[in-house]
Amino acid sequence: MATGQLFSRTTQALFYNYKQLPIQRMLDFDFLCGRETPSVAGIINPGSEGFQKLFFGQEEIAIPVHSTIEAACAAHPTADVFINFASFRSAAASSMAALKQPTIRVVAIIAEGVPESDTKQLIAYARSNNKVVIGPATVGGIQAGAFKIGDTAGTIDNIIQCKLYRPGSVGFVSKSGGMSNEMYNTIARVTDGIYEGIAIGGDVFPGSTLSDHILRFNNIPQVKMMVVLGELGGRDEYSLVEALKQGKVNKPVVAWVSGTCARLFKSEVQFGHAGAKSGGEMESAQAKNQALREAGAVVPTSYEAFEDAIKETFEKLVEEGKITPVKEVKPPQIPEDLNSAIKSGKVRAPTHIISTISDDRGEEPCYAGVPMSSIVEQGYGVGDVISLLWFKRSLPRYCTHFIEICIMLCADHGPCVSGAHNTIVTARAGKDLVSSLVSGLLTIGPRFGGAIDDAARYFKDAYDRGLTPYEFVESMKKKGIRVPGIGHRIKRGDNRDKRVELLQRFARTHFPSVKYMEYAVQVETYTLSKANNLVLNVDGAIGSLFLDLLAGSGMFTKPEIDEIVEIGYLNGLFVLARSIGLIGHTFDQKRLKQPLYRHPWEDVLYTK
Ligand code: Q5B
Repeated sequence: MATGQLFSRTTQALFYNYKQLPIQRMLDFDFLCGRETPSVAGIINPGSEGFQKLFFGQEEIAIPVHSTIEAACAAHPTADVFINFASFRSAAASSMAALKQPTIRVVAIIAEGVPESDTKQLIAYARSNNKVVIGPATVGGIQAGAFKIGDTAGTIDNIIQCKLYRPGSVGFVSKSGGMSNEMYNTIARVTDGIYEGIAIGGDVFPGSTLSDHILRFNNIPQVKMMVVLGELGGRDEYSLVEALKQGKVNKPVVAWVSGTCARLFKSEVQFGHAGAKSGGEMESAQAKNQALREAGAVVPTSYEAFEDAIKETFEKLVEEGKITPVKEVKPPQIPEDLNSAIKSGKVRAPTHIISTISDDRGEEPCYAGVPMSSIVEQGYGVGDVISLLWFKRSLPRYCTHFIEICIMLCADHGPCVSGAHNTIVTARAGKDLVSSLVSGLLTIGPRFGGAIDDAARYFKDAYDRGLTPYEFVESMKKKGIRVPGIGHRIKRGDNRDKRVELLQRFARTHFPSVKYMEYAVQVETYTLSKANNLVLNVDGAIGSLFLDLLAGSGMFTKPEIDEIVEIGYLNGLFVLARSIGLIGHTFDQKRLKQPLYRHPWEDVLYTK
């Protein structure tokens, strides 16, 4: 791979697996370097397509997302770097797929733990096709002022401190990604900075080796000296020793192989990387340091002396006129993310939503402050949950029991009522559950099931104003308004609605007062004297009884009761209850495999 540059200021990459942070870090680096185009051309997120919004400086940009490597390469033929953030399980297959794309030249594999046999195949394929693999088990690499792979060099603050936003004169290669961050710092302190830095990764078989990169740096005119940080284990450093001995490297190399402390241990030591274990003597840090020294590299006596060795080598090159240290430039300021600025207390931002009934930010969701575990362990029922989420308080058991009875009684009323009919027709038209459900729910209104709130409003107003049932009903008639909660299509004075009777019986037994309900019964007595179908219906029974619940439970203030009636909470009971039945009707139709419904002609009066 010994030809020179891998990257430039116009290099673009395809990023495999959507990882917001490393991509954003690449784009922030681009902005810092004054790049005109973002270094990430596209994202490959298997199975999904579209765009991801990210920041390029102050502006938001939409980066295309592709579901396959092939599609991404076809869409971005000039993107020649493939940054692979796949897990160790799928890194090899996706890397091979990328290497096989004619447009891809460099593949960086971040995952640790890629099977060695897979890596060997990748290496063989890359070498025979003149492509470069960086990694596996790497943080990647960076060309200062030009292009950066993923998380290389860490935070923006670190990148600025290490002056990586503009090119220096040093080519750096290490095995360790973590130590490369440390070395970027060291090199920035004692030289004019990095030109390019690569972490080859800590596996036994790296896709590209220390000497591969040193030989490449040797061909890059801007690189005036090289720094190498190897580690014990493996024989990679010896290929560099060979290259030095054969005179293939004509720029100064300052090198250190870490792991000299391994000798202090009695048995074989395995350090953090798969490849970093003290094998035979040849693989020891001492032996490799000695071999590099003998081959002509500048090798200090300890890691602590590494910095001085780099400094001296750099200063010598400056003295010899081989390096003219680069002029400092001031990088632009990267706008801080709102979230981190808020976190650090620098800015405050208004919220867009206010919510008071539930909170899912803690260890467990809370309904009106009651944690989910209490709801389950203390035997709360649906009525209690409704109390918490609708009324923001725990109501006495008779109230929550009443709510549950309302839900059970109103859950269904056969297939012929408006809601069920609509749901059945919709389900038979082949629509899904939600469509079938909402088409039924949409019929709930002033005539069908949605008269509970109005019943409560009118009964409350009439009772509180002291109107007699006669005055109330006749005043409604004058206004041309049907009394909500009165009247039914099939129920009659001599065929009362059983549900109404059950609700009344429960309330008479458990409620402290049923004054509104008794008023509604008096209204019914009067309307029944007009027509036999003008019974107190289920909406009227619930509306009047809920007024009794609100007023008699002692849990609500007068203004709170007025607000509940005014806002109209109570139709919610019918909506919630009837959803159960409508869902049942949907399943029933689907189970019965009912065909498309068509209303019979005979049942329509065609007239002009
Ligand atoms: N008249 C419910 O009417 C219905 C009158 C009235 C004074 C009234 C009607 C009405 C108020 C709304 C209401 C909830 C449309 C009903 C429910 C759930 C359900 C459904 C199910 C389930 C029925 C005949 C004559 C006319 C009218 C007069 C009628 N209602 N006068 N106050 N309230 N009620 N809805 O039978 O002189 O001949 O012109 O709107 O509470 O939805 O099971 O089916 O669980 O699913 O069609 O129970 O009462 O009677 O409209 O032909 O009127 O009575 O002015 O007088 P009908 P109409 P006139 S429970």
